[in-house]
Amino acid sequence: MIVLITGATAGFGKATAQLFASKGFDLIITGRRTQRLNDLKKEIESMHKVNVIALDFDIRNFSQVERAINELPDSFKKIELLVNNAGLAVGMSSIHDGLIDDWERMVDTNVKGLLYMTRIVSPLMIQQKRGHIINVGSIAGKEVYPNGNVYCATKFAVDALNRGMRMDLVQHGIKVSSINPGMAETEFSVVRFKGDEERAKNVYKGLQPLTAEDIAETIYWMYSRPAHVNINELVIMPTRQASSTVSVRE
Ligand code: NDP
Ligand code: 8X3
Repeated sequence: MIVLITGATAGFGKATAQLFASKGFDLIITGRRTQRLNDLKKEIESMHKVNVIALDFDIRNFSQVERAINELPDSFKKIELLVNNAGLAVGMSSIHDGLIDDWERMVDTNVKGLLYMTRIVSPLMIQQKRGHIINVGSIAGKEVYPNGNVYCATKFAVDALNRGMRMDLVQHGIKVSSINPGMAETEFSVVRFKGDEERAKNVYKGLQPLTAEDIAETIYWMYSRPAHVNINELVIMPTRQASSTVSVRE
């Protein structure tokens, strides 16, 4: 059975790839950082009896997405699970002084990239009359917070697409789910703050954030429910976080 995970070079995607490999699934892993993808493929194939195809492309570019998936060997087109995970926040500015380039990167990756993947992979699932798409949303797609403006808007869009996809694909036997995490320590904040490691660390100071492994385990649990059960959406937070704006720190 084939599992396709976007954004597998770091964070949630990498941990999810490792977990599904340990359960015996063949994988398609994607991202832009070729070396990391190849290292992960090598690591997984040396530890588990599974096959991994690593595809390096920019999810913002529809032709690259289309070519990468169309060129897969036929056996790897039988995709059982698509984890639409690749995404990012860039910057954290008030709406009146946000950078247009930051906004475009977020909209193009989190919304358009997720759409491109879904547009190419869902017809393959329709042919099989089965499949599961798990969209990685965020607490930012459930509540807006100050200076979250555009990132939140992209994750609200993921929330809407998650619902819309489910309506369109239910007739084809395809499950559609979303996982919406709160604070999780990955490379997310380093990317958001453009390499400022100190500022990124402060985001999690004084509380125990979620880990990438927590998210991977939850994605596996969502996927592994019986055939007649679908988890439509799930919100997962650190115990000490109650909402986007309320958390308790030591
Ligand atoms: P990381 O920064 O650790 O990983 C992000 C992944 O997305 C990387 O593998 C990166 O690969 C990939 N990616 C980013 N842009 C592109 C692109 N243009 N084309 C292809 N791949 C891309 O972050 P997380 O693991 O934390 O984030 C994963 C998802 O979870 C995101 O959608 C994020 O919004 C969401 N999320 C994160 C939370 C958190 O607190 N960490 C909480 C809630 C949701 P590469 O750079 O190699 O292309
Ligand atoms: C990431 C979680 O709260 O930084 O989606 O937006 S948050």
